[in-house]
Amino acid sequence: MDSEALRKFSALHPRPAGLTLHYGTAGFRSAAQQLDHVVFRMGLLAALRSKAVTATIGIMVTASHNPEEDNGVKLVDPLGEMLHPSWEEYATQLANAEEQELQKVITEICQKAAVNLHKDASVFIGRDTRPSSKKLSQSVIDGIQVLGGQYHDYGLVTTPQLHYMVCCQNTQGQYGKATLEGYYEKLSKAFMELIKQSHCSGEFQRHLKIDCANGVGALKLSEMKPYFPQEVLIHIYNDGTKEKLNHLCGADFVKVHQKPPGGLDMKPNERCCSFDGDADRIVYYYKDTAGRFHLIDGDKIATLISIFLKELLAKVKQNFKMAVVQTAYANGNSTRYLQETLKVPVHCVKTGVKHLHHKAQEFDVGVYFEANGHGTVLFSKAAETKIRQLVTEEKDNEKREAAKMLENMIDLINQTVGDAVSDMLVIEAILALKGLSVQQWDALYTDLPNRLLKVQVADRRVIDTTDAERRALTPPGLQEKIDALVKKYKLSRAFVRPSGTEDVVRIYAEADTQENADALAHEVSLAVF
Ligand code: 16G
Ligand code: ZN
Repeated sequence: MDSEALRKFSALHPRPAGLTLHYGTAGFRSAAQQLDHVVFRMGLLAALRSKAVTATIGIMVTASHNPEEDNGVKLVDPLGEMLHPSWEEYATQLANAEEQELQKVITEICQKAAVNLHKDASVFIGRDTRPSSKKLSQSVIDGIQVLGGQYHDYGLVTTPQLHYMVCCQNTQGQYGKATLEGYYEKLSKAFMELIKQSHCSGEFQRHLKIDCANGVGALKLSEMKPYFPQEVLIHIYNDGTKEKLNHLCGADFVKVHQKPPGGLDMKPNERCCSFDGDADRIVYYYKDTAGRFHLIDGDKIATLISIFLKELLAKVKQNFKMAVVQTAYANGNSTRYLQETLKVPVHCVKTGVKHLHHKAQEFDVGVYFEANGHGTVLFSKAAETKIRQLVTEEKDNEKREAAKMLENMIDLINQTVGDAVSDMLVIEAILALKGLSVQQWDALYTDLPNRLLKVQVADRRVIDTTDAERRALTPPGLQEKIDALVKKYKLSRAFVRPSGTEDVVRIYAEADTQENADALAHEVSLAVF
């Protein structure tokens, strides 16, 4: 390691005294002006990780749905997954080290993680459209170069596009070409192949209004437009030319406030959707003729995709194991519908993409979605190989056609991480193939009224949870109080958990009526103090 270079460059990216940050569920996130040293050091860490695993590592500068003034950074592992949990601690140590201790901390990481500093390093960089992102990504480059690493800067990309690039690069192109054209071509080809199999093709024109949260999704979707067939009429709103990123719009705003975003005029029964600021989440919605707003969140997206996949799996008759993975936030009626009506096993895990992704890997076909609209489908290697084989070898027409649809689904869905663009195409294809309107989709089941609250407490870490965050272990007595409150209402459920991204405790409650869900959430929030 070139100690002189390390000293010189770390002095250019000084750490504000007394600032301690943690690598949380979504990497580091904070006010942008606090992050320069963090991104520089994450450049160092990405180079170390690359040397450790002899593969290309990704690094994305984004704070997703946070306000425009914030920023963040997260690392992407070789197959496009989130950074391995064992390295999150190294990330936190490196970010918080005193400047004169930086070299020592790097040496310690090298020892603990068996990193050979003489090895090559390769890092892919991406960033969102925040005004601070460009400069921060330059600081990432400084970090990579101090450790002699190579880099490729993709500039403005969605978070899932960067995950895709990293996966393509490390699988020698098996997953696709590690370029934006490669991404657009792969997705659009699979999409067109899929809708070709629709019996009503030709008759339909698909209008879809998309709120891009004034983020990078708008740019990438515009770039992709020429790749779409004429029938697909995509109308982009909140493209970032007029308003601020995530301001009164985007998937998080729509989900949290349960109302339409600003900047998008919605006529009755029109199908609309919202991306978040870095386009890794999507929710759908519409307004009925009475003017009532209907949200179709991640749970209902998972349900639609599961119905479609389950039918195809029944046709190919391979006994593939399929399951849906949710978190405690999943609406109780979605879980009931999946288990009781659709008869698909449902698993509940802790909040955070890495937990859902990890669980979904246990199945041949693992569908995972957070209620907030982040999700995807994972196919096991064995299932994928078998499906591709059926497409070329199967004599039975129906079976072969079903396998072909599954094959196109495999290519259309971004298996590295939840991807708003890819999810949107999957949903549009399924709606077209099944001839479903947005209202029919919405009517699969009715969401139980629910309420999400957050409260500030002195130390949110006093709350420790178990059972996929559905029960509180500490402080003593809290769970008993929640149990007693829940008993007062019908169809009720409530839980508390410390946020992984903000200094708050979150409270979720659902019940038979909105008044009851609100009352229960409020009563539970009082019990937290
Ligand atoms: C992060 C997670 C998201 C989760 C959210 C919960 C990733 C990439 N993102 O944004 O999945 O829903 O945190 O936030 O894992 P909370 O802990 O503040 O409730
Ligand atoms: Zn996001």
